[in-house]
Amino acid sequence: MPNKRFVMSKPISSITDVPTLGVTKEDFIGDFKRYYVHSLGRDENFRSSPFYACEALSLSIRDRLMERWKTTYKTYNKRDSKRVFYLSMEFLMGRTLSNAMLNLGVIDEATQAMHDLGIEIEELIDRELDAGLGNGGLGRLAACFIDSCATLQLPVVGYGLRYEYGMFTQTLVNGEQIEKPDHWLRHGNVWEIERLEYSLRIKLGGHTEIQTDEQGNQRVCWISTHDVLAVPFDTPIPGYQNNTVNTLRLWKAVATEEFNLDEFNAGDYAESVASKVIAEHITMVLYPNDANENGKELRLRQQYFLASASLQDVLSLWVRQHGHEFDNFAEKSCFQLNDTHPSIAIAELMRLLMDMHGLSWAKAWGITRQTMAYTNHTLLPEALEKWSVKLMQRLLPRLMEIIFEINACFLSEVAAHWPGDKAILSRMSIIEEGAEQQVRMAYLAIVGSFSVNGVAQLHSQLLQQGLFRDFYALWPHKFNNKTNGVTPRRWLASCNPELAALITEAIGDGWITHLDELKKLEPFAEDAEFRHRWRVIKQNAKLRLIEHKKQYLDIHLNPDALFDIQVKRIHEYKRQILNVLHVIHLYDRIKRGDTINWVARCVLIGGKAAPGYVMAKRSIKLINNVALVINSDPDVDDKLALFFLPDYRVSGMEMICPAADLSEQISTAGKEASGTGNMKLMMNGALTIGTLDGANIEIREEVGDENFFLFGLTEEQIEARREHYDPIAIIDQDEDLQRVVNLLESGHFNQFEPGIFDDLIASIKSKHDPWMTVADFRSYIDAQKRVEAAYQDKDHWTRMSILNCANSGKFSTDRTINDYNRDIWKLEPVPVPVQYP
Ligand code: B1H
Repeated sequence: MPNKRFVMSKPISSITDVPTLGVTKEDFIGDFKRYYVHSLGRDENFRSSPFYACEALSLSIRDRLMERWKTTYKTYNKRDSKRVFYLSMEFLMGRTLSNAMLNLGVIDEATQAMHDLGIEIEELIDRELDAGLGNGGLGRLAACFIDSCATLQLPVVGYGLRYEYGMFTQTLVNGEQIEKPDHWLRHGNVWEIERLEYSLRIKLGGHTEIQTDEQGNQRVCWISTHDVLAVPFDTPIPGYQNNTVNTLRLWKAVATEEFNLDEFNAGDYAESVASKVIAEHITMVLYPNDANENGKELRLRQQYFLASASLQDVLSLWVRQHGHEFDNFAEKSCFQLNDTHPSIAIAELMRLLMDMHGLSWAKAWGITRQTMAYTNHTLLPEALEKWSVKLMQRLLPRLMEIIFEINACFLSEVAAHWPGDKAILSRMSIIEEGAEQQVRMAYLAIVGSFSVNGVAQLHSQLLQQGLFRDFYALWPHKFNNKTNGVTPRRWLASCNPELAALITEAIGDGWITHLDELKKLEPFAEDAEFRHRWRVIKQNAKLRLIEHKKQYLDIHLNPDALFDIQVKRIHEYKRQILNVLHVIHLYDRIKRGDTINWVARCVLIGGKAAPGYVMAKRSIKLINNVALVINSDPDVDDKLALFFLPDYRVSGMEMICPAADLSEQISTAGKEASGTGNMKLMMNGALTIGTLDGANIEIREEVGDENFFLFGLTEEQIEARREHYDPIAIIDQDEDLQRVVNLLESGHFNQFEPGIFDDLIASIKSKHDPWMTVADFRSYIDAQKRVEAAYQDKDHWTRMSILNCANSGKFSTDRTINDYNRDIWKLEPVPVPVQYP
């Protein structure tokens, strides 16, 4: 466990990759100078180039990870530890430098060293570009998971793709989202190490043939393929002050050697170059959708590329260590599939074990079903992946054969369980029949795994009773829940150092690795002096956020105002529009003079819309237009402000969390699988206004109803209402809502852009609005009134804020990972010994 801090060893003054706690400021000064001057070739004016200063510091820190990294790897090999491979199309890592310094325990030394050289370390930290290799919650969860795995000393490897372009940068032009490519690798990446020596060959296209070898054994061969090389790039993942450094291995697609041969043959040189480019397209860009990009061939190539490269890598390490004997493979390995995106791995493992390693179908299937585990992250039908059988036959012919075979075996199991029930066969089949046959990837994932989990209690329950009902009836033992979390290292210790210091002063620093210990803060909620200090820290964070956003915000923001925050992907089910309806209602109240006991409020909304998602993009425009009207109205003064925070990303959230008073978690009940922003904000002392959805339910359970602003219909009520939902009638009966809708319809927020919000307005007024925004309006407004009343009593509010933080212990990914490990992975923690020089 991570309470084993560094063991003191002799300080070493030169560049060193020997682990040592005794690293001093002088060591960093020496290393930094050497990198800056000798490796990077700059002259000794350290302030002249913050970019190279950031590089030099990062390299000095990286040195301290290297030996630990190798030792970790050797320790796992020597002990022949069981390992988990976390397969994910997304790892939303954000920045690395400050996290590495925190986990190594060298923040003070590095800060001092830079200070002595005349550099503010903050300026260097702010230079680093985010590694934005993910869309949102799912990708950031993977990043938090691998931090916790290293901290818990578990042998877990993250496998993903090294996208050349990450999540797009969002800019606003006339209030509308404009996407700019995110070429994050433009200036190199000091944290990654290329490992050409472990490159692998990935097959695509071609066809299959049965061939007979000299012994007369028949084998399926997949031939005439167009191969691509997968080149691994490794990033070190340090645990919190415990010597463990795990690996995140990201694959880059590179054209094969044949390309160069073709080049020699000159004839079709240009076409040859073009085919090289096509091969390398595979890892060019992250799909910027938080729901599935249905049917895109390049996306399927990406998924297979990740699955095949990672599995081949794991199997070749196995063969190096154990030879061609696979009897113990399942005992020693587990693959956790982050949603269905990498689930083609199930068929690929079958292929590799049978076609490349000569195992029988039965043996290979036994191994596959004992090693694969699947996490579902969404119930939204548009996000459930299906691939056309035709496309798979063309791109992955051997895998399609295997999937048909898996389905045939599976359907005979179903038939034996429900004799004579034809309907259930077609309902459960991995192959969906219809005009075009499709492969249902979630079903493949369930059939090929020993564990299926959702990401919050309600979500897991809805999977069992709804989406996967038939599978739950067949295999109840496979299903389980693992409520999400976030890493408290990044999301409290690092992003909110002032609050972290106050907490540590009060209860010690055990909370950093045992977040439940925050509970010890509860008595401090009654301490007036402590509350005062808590409030000052919140206030400072607001001021810092305002200062930081000054470049975008040309109006005055009131730091005494309630900071009301909704940051997440823009999606109809997340109901940013409901938030806007409330803001318009507040504006309407100001305009009609209903302002006694007014609580000043600053509403901040941020998030990216998928480029093709028209309604989401239109919501951004609405937010900006409403903001323009409100913020420039002298009657509003500083009673109310609304801002859209552009280009929301990991590093942005690190600035936002500490400043939040109120956390908006207002999705339609049953639609948000879990949410994780809700946890980050709670941990930083924000109070939640939320529906009974996703992990909100568990947040409320932990903190108590009196410290949570609940509103809205439950999932059951939503589903019961759906049939006779009549938003127009609701609007007619609610004067406040009527006024809000009138303002919208009158064009008050789009005077020179007639009609642009018609579709949005129509959607919330429609009987078929799946998100039932209008149904929750009244209860939302009432909850917001309770928020205001609570905020007016500063002491009471601060007490609640402290209690939210104090009860956020459950939402550490350390807890989540311990749950995965206890129920699914069953790994032994492996302490990594300190190496003495
Ligand atoms: C979540 C996704 C997702 N669920 C498809 N599903 C994607 C689906 O690129 N695609 O095609 C990308 C992402 N993301 C989120 O996962 C849930 O909406 C959140 O509620 C949850 O907290 C998060 C982590 O479990």
